[in-house]
Amino acid sequence: MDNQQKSININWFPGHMVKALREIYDKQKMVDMLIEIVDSRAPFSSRNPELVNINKPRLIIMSKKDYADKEIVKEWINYFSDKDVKVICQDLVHGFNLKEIISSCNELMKEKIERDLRKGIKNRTIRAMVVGIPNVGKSTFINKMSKRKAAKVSNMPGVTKSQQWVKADNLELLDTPGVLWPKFESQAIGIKLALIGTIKEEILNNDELSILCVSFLKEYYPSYLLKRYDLKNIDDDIFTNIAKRRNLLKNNGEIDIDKAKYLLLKEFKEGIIASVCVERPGVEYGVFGV
Ligand SMILES: Nc1nc2c(ncn2[C@@H]2O[C@H](COP(=O)(O)OP(=O)(O)OP(=O)(O)O)[C@@H](O)[C@H]2O)c(=O)[nH]1
Ligand SMILES: [Mg+2]
Repeated sequence: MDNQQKSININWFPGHMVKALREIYDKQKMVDMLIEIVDSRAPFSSRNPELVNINKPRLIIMSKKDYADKEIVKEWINYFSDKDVKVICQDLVHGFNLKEIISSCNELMKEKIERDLRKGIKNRTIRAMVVGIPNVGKSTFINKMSKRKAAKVSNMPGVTKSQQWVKADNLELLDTPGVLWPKFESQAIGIKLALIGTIKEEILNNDELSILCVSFLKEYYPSYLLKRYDLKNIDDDIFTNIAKRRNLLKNNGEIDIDKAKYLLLKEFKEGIIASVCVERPGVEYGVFGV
């Protein structure tokens, strides 16, 4: 597909996700609880409504805390807590806190553990299914929990292809492939998910997405944008300036704007430009449309 044909109305729900979603539904009877991983930069849009529907005790882990805006993260934690949802927020790579996870799971399963004890069953294993959209850190979490490289991890969405059980303390955890859903409720959801790296790059339109990314940064985090690319003025042609600063050239020596767009999106996705949230409780970010 060439760039012209691509649309900003993003949707990615290939056959392997349909299958993976079916397998998640099938396994729900076998597990005691869910661990749903969401991205701290978009804790609302990165919740898959198909998974929200599953009726099981649930711990929400907001991952990539290190990529997110600290003040807004606090607001999201309050948002979930006000809804009586158990939520914790971690940097799964550099600040993993195993104890916090285990105690949160035990607390969620408290009634069941006490019921078992009354029946004389001690130290029963808690089975938890780890679910979420692509690239939020499910396999990273599984590896940290089991203290080994049990699952393949990569910064591309759609890496885990099949389910896998691992053991960690009194928990048995099931890693599952990342799943999206058939149609995003709004264009804004698709854009936010694309910006945080949960949508396969090949189906995205870098032109439109990079322009939206700049508009967002200009409005909410202008100083980071100026600082990262050593720009003097926010109103200048940002992509030309990024290409100049980074010496991004075509084979014929001309400035390569496409490379600048790609670089901006990559650095945004990987939290390099700044720690940001692309959504905030109760606030509509008009820059992404509706
Ligand atoms: N900085 C940072 N990186 C993280 C964190 N959690 C995950 N990552 C990175 O995010 C990328 C995706 O992690 P995975 O564990 O493969 O994600 P996944 O949810 O299993 O992805 P799929 O299997 O594709 O659905 C990897 O590059 C991880 O190193 C985090 O809390 N902080
Ligand atoms: Mg995975």
